[in-house]
Amino acid sequence: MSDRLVAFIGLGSNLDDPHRQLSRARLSLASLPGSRLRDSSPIYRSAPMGPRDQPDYLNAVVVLETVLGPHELLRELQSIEQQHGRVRRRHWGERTLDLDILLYGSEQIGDPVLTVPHPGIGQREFVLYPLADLAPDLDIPGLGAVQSLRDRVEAQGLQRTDLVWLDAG
Ligand code: J1A
Repeated sequence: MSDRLVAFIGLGSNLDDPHRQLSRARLSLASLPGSRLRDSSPIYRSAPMGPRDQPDYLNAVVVLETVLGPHELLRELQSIEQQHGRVRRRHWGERTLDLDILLYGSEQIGDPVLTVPHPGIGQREFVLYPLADLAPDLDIPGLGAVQSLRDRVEAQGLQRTDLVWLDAG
């Protein structure tokens, strides 16, 4: 298992029972080929980044150990989004499920379909707080330690919830 890599995946939803959307997505991620779920952050509630006339989001981060390459992993995430009835109504608008590759090992990737580390990872409180819960000392290539990045953003509109991950869909 020495060629397994650790990938951090961001989850977000603000439509159609976001708690259930995130929980189902986590189970799907856990059963990806060549992959193992290593850890899951608490679930956060966050104010929308885009238009304000949409529901709050639930956001979380999970850690996968995987032998999938980054582009294979991206395709698997997109397939999970589709299976879960992805709806996007407008740009920056409400959505049933978003899955983002935040980090893939310590790789830096910039091609037409994939940017890793994820753009925005260093500014978004709904990414940095759950990421810091899981891996405060983690170094983000090009940016620095997660904890110091988190300490620089305000938790405005962000709340940690007591929601538990559901284990049945
Ligand atoms: C495209 N991509 O992005 S959707 C895809 N790098 O087709 C990929 N690292 O080819 C490309 N991971 O949660 C490039 N996709 C990628 N995302 C990478 C995945 N407010 C990558 N509070 C377009 N919380 C893709 N979310 C990228 N307001 C964008 C979905 C997946 C996230 C919208 C709060 C939120 C949004 C707006 C929010 C939130 C889109 N999030």
